[in-house]
Amino acid sequence: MLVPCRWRLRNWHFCEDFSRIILAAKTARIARHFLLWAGFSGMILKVVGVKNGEVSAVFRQMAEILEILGEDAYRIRAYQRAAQNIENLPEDIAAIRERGELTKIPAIGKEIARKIEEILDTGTLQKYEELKQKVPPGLVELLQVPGVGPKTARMLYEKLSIENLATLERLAREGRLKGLPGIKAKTEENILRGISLMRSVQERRPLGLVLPLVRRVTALLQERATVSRLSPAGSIRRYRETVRDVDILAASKEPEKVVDAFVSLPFAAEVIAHGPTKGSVRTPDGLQIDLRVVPEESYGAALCYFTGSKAHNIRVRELGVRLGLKINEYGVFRGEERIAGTTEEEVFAAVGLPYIPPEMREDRGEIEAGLDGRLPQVVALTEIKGDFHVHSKYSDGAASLGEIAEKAKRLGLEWVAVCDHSQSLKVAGGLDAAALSEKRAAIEAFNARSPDVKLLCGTEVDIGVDGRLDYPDEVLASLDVVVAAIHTAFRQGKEVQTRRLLSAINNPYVHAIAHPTGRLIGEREGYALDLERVFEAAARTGTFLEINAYYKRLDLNDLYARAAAEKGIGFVIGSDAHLLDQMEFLDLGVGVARRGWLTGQQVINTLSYKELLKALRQKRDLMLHI
Ligand code: DGT
Ligand code: CA
Repeated sequence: MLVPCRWRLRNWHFCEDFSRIILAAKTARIARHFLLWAGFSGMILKVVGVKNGEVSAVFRQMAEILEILGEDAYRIRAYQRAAQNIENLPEDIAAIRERGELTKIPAIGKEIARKIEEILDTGTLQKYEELKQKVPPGLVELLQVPGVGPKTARMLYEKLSIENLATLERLAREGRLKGLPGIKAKTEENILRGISLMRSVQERRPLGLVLPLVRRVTALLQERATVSRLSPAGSIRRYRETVRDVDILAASKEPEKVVDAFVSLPFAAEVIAHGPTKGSVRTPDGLQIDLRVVPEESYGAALCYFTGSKAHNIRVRELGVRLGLKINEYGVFRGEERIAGTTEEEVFAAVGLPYIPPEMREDRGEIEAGLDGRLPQVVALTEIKGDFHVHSKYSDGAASLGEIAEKAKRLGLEWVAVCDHSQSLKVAGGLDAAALSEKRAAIEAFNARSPDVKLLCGTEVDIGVDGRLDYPDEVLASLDVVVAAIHTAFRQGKEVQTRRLLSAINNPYVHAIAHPTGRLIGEREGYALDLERVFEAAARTGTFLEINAYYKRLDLNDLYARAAAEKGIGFVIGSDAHLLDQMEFLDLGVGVARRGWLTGQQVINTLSYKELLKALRQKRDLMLHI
């Protein structure tokens, strides 16, 4: 498991990458985003091939329409499961189809496979088009409100022509639903609560903004209550890139006292629930934190249960059922007898599984891999020896070389690649050739007197619209580390963007592509890219791909990283820090790597300084036949 408490995050709210600053300076509209950020409206970006999103959306909508039409629940569930599994695919569904392996995807039988082919070939599905004609488009939206089932949705539409959420909300507020069939006094209130719940459920915040708070809460609880065990659970512990709320689990002999201490923490602006073993509070900015306290002997089972994911838990429970075991948050039971539950290891062992790290618990094949003894040993934070991407005062970073090295030492790192922007990025203080030589001399002098932490002279070289790099080859060749990235002209078409990356990848001096897709969580989708071609070229040339650990980037994300790793690509993790404390984001990058099933061997940051220097020569030696 990651050791989340090792590093503390401070000043995170002041952090911005340079593109953010440029944007913010440009318009007041964007400045509003800064304010809105605390409330992060949670548009989770498509993380897999565009096609996967399109295909799964068709199945999801078909399930919803069938529900309104009151069709067979079995069929509805089949479409829902198909949609979910397609969304979770770590590779493009078109590629799977080409290999003739659609029916290998869980929940995809021959019939659904045929439908997928039709969508891939024609962009839609005849059956879906026919179904759509049967209901007004806005009606599907009503179904998403907790407490509004297909019957009510249809009735609301027929009686009051309500076909979207906004109208439903307005009419419920105005008390105009009263008197309709099945609408009781409390129903309007419930519908309004359902709508607001639905909106709050949709709200997801970036993990990097929530973790510091979680660490403070757990530290304070440990101080103020007697707990023998304490851990974050839920999506936080799984290192999902965004989280809806915070789940915390404790073991104690005095559960009531722990809950009392919890609901009186300074973060608890509102107490939502206060029971003998459970507490639930909301922070001033609306984040919900739930605490459960269990006896020590149930701690492992409860930690498994509350860590989730739900899909993973269901699979583990199914394995239990086959062995005649009942698994819940209290333990693993054979009949009345509890046979396991104190530790997570025990719970997994009871169903024949090895310990599965929390980040892998997404039902993305970890159960099968565990049963077959194929579970990879994913990279751990303690293995990380360096940061591959930090900005210094030489460009738009805030720290000097000495400060960066000092911070690295405190984080237990051996080396840092100082990768400042290249010359044409004037707005980000890009370095010209003269400034670069000055920096190189300063780094050499620093290294000569630094026995522990070594710095590498690097650049984050800009890739032009035509694919040309912002420094000539002889300058690139003289640098220890070259990461290349797109910082301008985000809206070019897929072919142009793909070629830009390919041209950087094909340069023998480029070690890695930084933030390869360019997405910003909740703010900007990645540029249009043919990732398959990018992956193919990176694998062929031995170019690394970055997992940019800045909390808004996390780019490549977990699914892409896993897909790239399967092609034999290696990774660098870079914090992309512009402020010293942002180097602590490296932790988030490791979380992404673990969620992407990467081992220490696949991540260059696990190398010592000496090994790293050797590894950095490989691509150019290979490409230049040295
Ligand atoms: P989030 O909050 O949306 O970021 O994601 P999670 O995974 O933290 O979800 P949450 O907070 O609803 O639930 C926390 C964990 O509790 C979840 O990961 C698994 C477990 N859990 C919740 N509901 C169920 C359930 O109905 N069945 C099972 N097996 N587990 C559940
Ligand atoms: Ca949660």
